[in-house]
Amino acid sequence: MAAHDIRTFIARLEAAGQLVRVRAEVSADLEIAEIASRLAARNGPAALFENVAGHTMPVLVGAFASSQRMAWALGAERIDEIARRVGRLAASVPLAGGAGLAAKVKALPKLLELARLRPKTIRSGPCQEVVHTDDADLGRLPVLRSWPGDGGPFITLPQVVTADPDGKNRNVGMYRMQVFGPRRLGMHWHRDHDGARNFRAWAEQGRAMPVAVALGGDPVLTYAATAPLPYGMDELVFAGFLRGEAVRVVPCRTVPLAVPADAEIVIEGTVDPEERAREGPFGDHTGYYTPADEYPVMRVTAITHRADAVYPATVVGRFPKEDCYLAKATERIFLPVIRTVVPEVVDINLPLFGVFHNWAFVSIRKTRPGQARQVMRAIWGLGQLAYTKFLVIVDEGVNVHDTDEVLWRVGAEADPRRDTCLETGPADVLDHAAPAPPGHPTGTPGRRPAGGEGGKLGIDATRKLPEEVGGRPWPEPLASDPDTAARVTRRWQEYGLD
Ligand SMILES: Cc1cc2nc3c(=O)[nH]c(=O)nc-3n(C[C@H](O)[C@H](O)[C@H](O)COP(=O)(O)O)c2cc1C
Ligand SMILES: [Mn+2]
Repeated sequence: MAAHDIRTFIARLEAAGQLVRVRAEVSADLEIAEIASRLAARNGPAALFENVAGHTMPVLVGAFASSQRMAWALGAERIDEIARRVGRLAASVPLAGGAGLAAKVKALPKLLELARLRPKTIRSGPCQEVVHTDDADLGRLPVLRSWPGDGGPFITLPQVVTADPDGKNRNVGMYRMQVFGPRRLGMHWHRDHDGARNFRAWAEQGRAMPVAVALGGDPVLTYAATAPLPYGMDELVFAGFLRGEAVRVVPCRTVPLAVPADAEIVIEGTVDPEERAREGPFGDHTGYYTPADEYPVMRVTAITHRADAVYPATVVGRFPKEDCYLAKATERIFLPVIRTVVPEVVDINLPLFGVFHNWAFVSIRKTRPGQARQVMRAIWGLGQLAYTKFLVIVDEGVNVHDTDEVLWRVGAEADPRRDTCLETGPADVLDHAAPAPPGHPTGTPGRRPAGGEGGKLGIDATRKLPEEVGGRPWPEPLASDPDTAARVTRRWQEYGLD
């Protein structure tokens, strides 16, 4: 069963002993973040801070910070259930170009199901119980500052709603927003993300882009804002698919956009095509500060909220943090989608220490020479996986979620000269080790590389086929004699070892 809004989710977490109400007075400046970090480090519960100094709104952190809570947020008991549903959808929707008529006809029921799950517009909703326009003031929200070197407070769990100038290509993305003043926010969308793309389309016409930012609502919406969907695929339709029911939206009060009706808080405004401000520094999910840089600015035209709104937030930093669970959900949910394009892929692990762009471990069903390199190039060609810096390919049967096992295979199966390949590709914008392009302003000391080109290392740690090593036989890893293993299991009690 899907939760309909953040408060039904809070109730569910509380009933399961997975949420603690903190009644002691706490500060939104560093203190809540320190507590959230400690809770995340010990796999603790979500926390609802009911007494935030200088504020009336409570602050919710850690709602997604466990695999169980993440699954519940998506209306399932286990993420695998969602992954299977998305897998069936991906398999039934014909890939562009090559798909024949039969495949298209087969896909029809799924496509009709998706059409039924398009957002439904209703006239009013709880997110507009209180409306501030001329008196809108971001200072009324208990926005957290997480790390001592942060440039200010940041909204960290926003669903940023935009559309292109024709009102098409609606997009909901999660991009952190620095609070610059009572009615000004920083828009930290990466150049390659869909919000930035819509913004460029408005800027080309010299027009300010309307933006609406929703906080809270069905937790599925928060996840959907982080999901790596291709441009043009509406995150609200995807959210409808995940929850099995259309998302209800209401028209905004001051901008021509619609927002989830059940949100806790909505910030409306516009982003000028020219205006930029210094955004950051920000203690990021890489475990380092991202240095300050110039980003567009949102001018707030309205803030609406529920009468008793809860402010949801997350704290990022060195792993493990709450965002790891959102990202792991994506790793599981999008594996079947990857398989529709690269069918030999068996499993994938983006290990937490790799902060999702630095490392990927991929296991494959290998049947032909050169296949590991082929898979590397496919992975580097797949959406945000293009940023992967270190990519390890192992055989099916190797547990990619066990780092020791993967590194054992790298050591044993790979020759550093024959089985590695160095490539160049897009670097993640947060990768401070990536070279800055010569002559680029980010080549200046203290400025970040801003996602230029970066190196990629692929390691083929698969067992080598005879064709790959001049006919030489390749050894199998050790395995027990199956009959003996079965006998020992059967007789285990007899040995008196436990
Ligand atoms: C907690 C959290 C914070 C994030 N912050 C940003 C951010 O500041 N800027 C950004 O471009 N992406 C950020 N992301 C990643 C995007 O939300 C993600 O890549 C998403 O797929 C982008 O959606 P889009 O493709 O519709 O633009 C963040 C993700 C999470 C989970
Ligand atoms: Mn998108």
